[in-house]
Amino acid sequence: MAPRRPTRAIAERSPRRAKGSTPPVTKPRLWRVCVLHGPNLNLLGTRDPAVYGTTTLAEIDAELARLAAAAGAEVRSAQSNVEGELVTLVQAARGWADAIVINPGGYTHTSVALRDAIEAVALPTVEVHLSNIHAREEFRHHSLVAARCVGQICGFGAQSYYLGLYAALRCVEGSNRVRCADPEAAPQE
Ligand code: CA2
Repeated sequence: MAPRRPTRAIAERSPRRAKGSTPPVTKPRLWRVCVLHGPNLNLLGTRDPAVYGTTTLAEIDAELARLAAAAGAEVRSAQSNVEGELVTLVQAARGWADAIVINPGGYTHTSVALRDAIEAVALPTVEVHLSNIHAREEFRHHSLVAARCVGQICGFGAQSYYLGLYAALRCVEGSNRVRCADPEAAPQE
């Protein structure tokens, strides 16, 4: 991702000022992206390198933080093996983040709760996978969360996350933010 200046950072709301007074210095804030990793992804880099690569989750999170800083953004990453905790993390993102990047792991293919949470928070959400789920076993071909996400990036190993961050930032920076955040705008399944 090419380094960018934080020109599109959000200005914090400033109080109304009297006519003729000095304009207040607006305090820009960085775009915030919540990165969520689902079950077993804490094992990355320790087993199954042929499928999931050799990069550890800590290395992915460090690179995401570096790329975000270079792009004038901030990431907070979290991993959970528990479906309900991931739902809670998605809900909590509404109070902090402008966008979500999520690899729901095995819950991709099973979790109505995660799909409902993504729909409920209405934040632009990018689904990422290390492996190409469409080239694997049939049960991995369908993602329950995909229809509530802006899009899906899979098959690029750790790069899927970095591309996902880039996509999330393009989404919040661009004029298509409303479209991204509005599940009604997408065809219903
Ligand atoms: O390709 C992906 O990113 C997946 O989300 C990974 C999930 C899998 O269930 C999805 O179908 C696709 C599995 C994550 C397991 O991660 C491991 C990492 C290292 C060693 C063993 C498992």
